[in-house]
Amino acid sequence: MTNMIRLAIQKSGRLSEDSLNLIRECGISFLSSTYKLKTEATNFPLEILFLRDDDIPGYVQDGVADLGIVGQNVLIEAGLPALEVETLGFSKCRLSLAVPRGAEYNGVGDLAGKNIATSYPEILGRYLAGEGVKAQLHTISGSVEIAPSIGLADAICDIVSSGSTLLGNGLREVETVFRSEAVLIANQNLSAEKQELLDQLRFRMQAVRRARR
Ligand code: PRT
Ligand code: ZN
Repeated sequence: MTNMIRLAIQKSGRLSEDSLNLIRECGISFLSSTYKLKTEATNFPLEILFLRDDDIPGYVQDGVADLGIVGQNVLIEAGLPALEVETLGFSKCRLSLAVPRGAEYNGVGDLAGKNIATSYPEILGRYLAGEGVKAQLHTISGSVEIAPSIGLADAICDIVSSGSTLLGNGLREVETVFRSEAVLIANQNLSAEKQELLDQLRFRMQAVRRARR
């Protein structure tokens, strides 16, 4: 089926449910199964792929998927900001710097020469360069917030929403580096047919957002 558009969403994680709900609220029906890797809509020429969120920007860039839903944090970290076509208003969070609760902190300049653990070296590196601060970044893929307590880092930069994870690990949020929400992304060389389907989807998504307000 060539006249079908492929949308990649997160298989299981914080974006999954809201992504599926958004598609349903757009009036699109599909059979969902948690075990499947893809599914087809029954009343719109749409195929849904279920992937790890980190893989989605690259697959959309390469055209393996035409569209995707990811957090801006993942999109920017992948170096593909130009793929964004629509903000979606859910999965809002921030990427923040945090230091141990008792540590002295008077401003971002205090991080000069310090070890900072993060899963977002691109975004953090750019932020620190913009602030004129040179620090050592240590890229770790998970459990970033325990790094200071095990002596691995002086500070961390990680995703925060309620702040309770930082609190529970004895950390204090000191700077907001980046604000993020879920976005719709699209391949930049869609065929005219697929571009038309994307336009229809965006129109419906915008209507859903207006109705939610
Ligand atoms: O398996 P896969 O690779 O697909 O998923 P993942 O584990 O990489 O991502 P996932 O499901 O955790 O998050 C997907 C996206 O949700 C992120 O890329 C963000 O855009 C968004 N998001 C929104 C969040 C949060 N809120 C969030 N709170 N992502 C992560 N967190 C984590 C954060 O890393 C920290 O460990 O939750 C903890 C902090 O939460 P609070 O409420 O205690 O501050
Ligand atoms: Zn991920």
